[in-house]
Amino acid sequence: MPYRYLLLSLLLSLLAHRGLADDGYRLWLKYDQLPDAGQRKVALRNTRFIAVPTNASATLQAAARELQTGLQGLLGQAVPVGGEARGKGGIVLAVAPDPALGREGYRVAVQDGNIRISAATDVGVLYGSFALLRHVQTGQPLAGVSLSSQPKIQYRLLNHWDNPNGTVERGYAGSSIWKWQELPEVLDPRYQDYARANASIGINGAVLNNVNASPRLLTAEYLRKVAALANVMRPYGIRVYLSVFWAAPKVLGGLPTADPLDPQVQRWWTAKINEIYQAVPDFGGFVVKANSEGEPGPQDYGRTHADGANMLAEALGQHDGIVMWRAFVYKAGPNGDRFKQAYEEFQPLDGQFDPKVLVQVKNGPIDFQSREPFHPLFGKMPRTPLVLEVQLTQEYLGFATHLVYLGPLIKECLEADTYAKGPGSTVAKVVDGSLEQHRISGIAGVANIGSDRNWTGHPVGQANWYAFGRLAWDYTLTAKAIAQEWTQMTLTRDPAAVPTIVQLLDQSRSIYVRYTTPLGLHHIMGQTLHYGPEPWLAKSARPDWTAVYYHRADAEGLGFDRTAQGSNALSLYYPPVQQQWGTMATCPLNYLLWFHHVPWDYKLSTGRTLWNELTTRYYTGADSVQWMQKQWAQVQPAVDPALHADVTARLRVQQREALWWRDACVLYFQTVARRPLPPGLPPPTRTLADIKEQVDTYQLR
Ligand code: BDP
Repeated sequence: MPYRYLLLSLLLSLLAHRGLADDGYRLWLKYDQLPDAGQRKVALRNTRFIAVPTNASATLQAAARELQTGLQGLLGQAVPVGGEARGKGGIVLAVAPDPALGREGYRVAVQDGNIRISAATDVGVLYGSFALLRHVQTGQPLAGVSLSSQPKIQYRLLNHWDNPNGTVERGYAGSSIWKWQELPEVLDPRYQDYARANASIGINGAVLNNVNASPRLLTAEYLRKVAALANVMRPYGIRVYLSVFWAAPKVLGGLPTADPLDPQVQRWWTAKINEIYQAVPDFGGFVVKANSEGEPGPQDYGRTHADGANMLAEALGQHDGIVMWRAFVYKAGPNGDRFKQAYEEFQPLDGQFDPKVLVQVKNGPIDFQSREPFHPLFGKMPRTPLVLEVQLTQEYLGFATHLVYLGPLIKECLEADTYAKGPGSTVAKVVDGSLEQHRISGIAGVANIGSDRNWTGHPVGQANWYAFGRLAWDYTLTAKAIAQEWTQMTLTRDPAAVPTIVQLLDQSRSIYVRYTTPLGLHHIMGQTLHYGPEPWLAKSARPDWTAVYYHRADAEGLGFDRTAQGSNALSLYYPPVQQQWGTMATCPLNYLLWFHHVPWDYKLSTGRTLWNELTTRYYTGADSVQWMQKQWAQVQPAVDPALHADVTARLRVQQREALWWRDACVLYFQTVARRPLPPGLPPPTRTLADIKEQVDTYQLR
C-alpha cells in the first residue's frame, strides 16, 4: 500500500474509533463529498457564489446557509455568500411574484449564466434551495438544471405524541426531543436540525404534544416554552400546533364544566387562544382527540363533535389557525363492528363544521394496522376537508426493530379509489381538496422521532420520516423513487448498492404483512404493547381490544364477515368498491379476511385453499427476512460500517421474531382449523404452549 494511502486509512480508522463514524445524526442532509471528481468540477463551475438579497429575512439566510454548508461539503470547496451576483456561475436567490407557484412553490432555472432559485415567498426559496441540494446529492447534473414544484397539500404536519414528562406515547427512539424542563432558556441545537430536516422535505407544521394531551401545555409556563420552539422553527417555515385536553377549562380554568355551548367555556378558550397568539403570533392551531379511548369531549355534555370543533374554531376568531378534530373514535360492543364507529359518528356531521375545521382521519378504519383498506370516511364527507393521518412510528409494524419502509403503505392509501365522483376519485384527491375544491387541506404523520442520536432508533426509520414529507408535498412520486433518493442521500451513492437497498426497502412492508397478518388479518398483536403475536387473545377490558373479535376463527373458517350477511361495514363504501370487495371471488387477497369469513378449504385465486395459502404466506414471509438479510449483507462494502452493523443486528432480531409470528399464528390457527400443514412446510419445532409462555413473559415488561 503506498505510503499516503496508509496514512489516509490510519486517519480514517482513527476517526472511526473516536466515534466520528456515521452515527445517523445528519439524516439525509449528509453533504459528504461527491465521489465523482468530474461531476464536482462541473458543479463548482456553477456554484462560485451564492447571492442573497440584502436585508434578507431569517428564512432566506437559512436558505443561503444551507446551500453554503451543503455545497461546501458536496464539492469540497468553500462557496462564498454575498449580497449580489458577482458575474456568472453562481446561485442567485430571488423572491418575486409568480402566480404559477403558489405560496410555497419554487423554480430553479439557469438564467443569465447563474442558477436562479426563485419563489413568491422566502420559504419557497428555502424549499427550492433544498431541492437544488437534493439534485446534487442524488448525483444529477447541474448544467441546464430546471426544477419546479409546489405542494399539493397545504398543511403537512408531523404529530408528536410527546408528553411533558419526556416520554413518548408509542415512541421507540428514546425519549422526547423536546426538553421541556430546560426550555425556554436552553435551546438544544437539535431543534434547529429538526427544523432543517423537516424543511428539506417540505413539512410545514409540528404538533408538539400527545393527542392524549396534558393540560399543562396550555399553561403560561409551557406557552413560553412552546414560543421558544416556535422561534427556532419559524425561519424554516414550520408552525407549531398543540393537542388540547378538552377539559382544560375545568382543570386549568377552575370552571365547573367544559361544555362547548357554555358561554364561560367559550370565553375561557377565547382568552386562552389570545394568550397563545401573544406568545406565538404564527401559531398553527389545534389537534383534538375527544371522546375517544377515555379522553373527555363534548359528548360528555350531550354535544356533538361539531359543537366542540366549531366552538374552538370560533374562539380562534381572526387568528390564522385551524382545528384538526380527530375521527378516531370507537366503542363498539360485542355485536357491533369497530370498523363502522367513526363513520357512524362523523358522516352525519358533514356540512356542520366551521370552515376552519378539518376532520383528521386515520388511513384505515381500525388502527394503523400493517395493511388496512382505506377509511370509508374518505369520499363520504364532501363538505368537510379531511386530514389523512398515517403513523410513521411503527406501533403495529415492529417498533424500531423491524425494517419496514412505509412509502408503499402511504401510497397504497393515497392511490385507493373511493369512487366518490366516479373512477379516479382517489383518497389523495379527497385529501388535497381537489375533488371538492376545498380551500384548505392537510396530512399528518405520527412522528417516529426521539432523542436517540440517529433520531428514529432504526436507521431505516429515517426513510419513513423522509417518505412522509416527500409524499405530503407530492403524492405522485413513487415510493421507489423516494426510497432511491433517501438511500443515495443517506446511505450510499454506490451504483451497485443503491438498487439492492431500494429493492429491500420496497419489499419490506409486504414481507412484514406476510409473516404477521397475511390475507387481511388484523389486530392480532400482543395486547397493550402492541408487539409480537397474540392471536389467541380473547379477554380484555373491551371486546374490540381482543384478537378473536377480529379474526373470528372457528371450525368453519377465518375472517370478519363485513358483507350484508355480517356487519355490513362494506355498505359504507361507494358501490364499485362494495362490488369489488363484496364477494370472496373478486375481493383482492390482501383484503380478503377484512371482509369475509372464508371457509378453510375455500379455493383462492392462487390455486391453494385458504388454510394452505395462509400457512404458506407465514412461511414464505418469514423466509423472506433471510432474503432481506442477504440483500443487506451484499451492500456491506458500500455502507458505513457502524450503521451497517446496526441494521444487520436488527435484522437478526427481525428474523427471530418473524419465526415467532409464524409459529404462533400457524400453531394457534391450526388448533381451530385442525388441518395439517401443506406438504413441504416443516412444522414448528416448538409448541403453542411454549410460545404463549414467551408472550406472557413479554407482557411483563
Ligand atoms: C392507538 C394507540 C394509542 C393512541 C391512539 C390514538 O395505541 O396509544 O393514543 O392510537 O391514535 O393506536 O389516539
